[in-house]
Amino acid sequence: MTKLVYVLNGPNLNLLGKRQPEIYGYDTLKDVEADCAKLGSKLGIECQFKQSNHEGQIIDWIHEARQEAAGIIINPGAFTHTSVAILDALNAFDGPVFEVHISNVHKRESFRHHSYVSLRADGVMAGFGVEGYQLALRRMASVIK
Ligand code: CA2
Repeated sequence: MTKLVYVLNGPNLNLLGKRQPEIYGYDTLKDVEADCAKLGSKLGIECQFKQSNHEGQIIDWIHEARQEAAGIIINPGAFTHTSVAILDALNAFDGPVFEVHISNVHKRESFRHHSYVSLRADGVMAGFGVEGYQLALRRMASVIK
């Protein structure tokens, strides 16, 4: 049976592939969504792929996932480093949570080294480029089966 996984993306990730390719690469968020859909169909996972620049919207999707989704993959963007509210919402979700960062946040400015979301995440991918989403999805498939 196909399982639903929410793939949530935070602020500015709509600009992926359009600015700063030296950090984030050339793939757009649409490309990442298409890759997740393709791999998901092989793994028996339907990806509900979403992006918002608004913290409250991301929290509402996490709440929605409580009823709808078997797991959450999240790249919270800069909210990673600031949002206790997203951490609280994730703490109210029972399934597996994987955190993805396209860049290696630990190689960057010190303010990116701390993640509130990592206090809840079951696993973290950082620095694998957009392939991190695929790796997280493969891990998700193993743990929700
Ligand atoms: O490496 C990641 O995936 C990040 O979550 C990306 C966030 C950053 O604040 C985190 O520290 C690490 C920034 C997303 C902005 O994405 C852009 C993509 C292309 C052009 C401009 C911004």
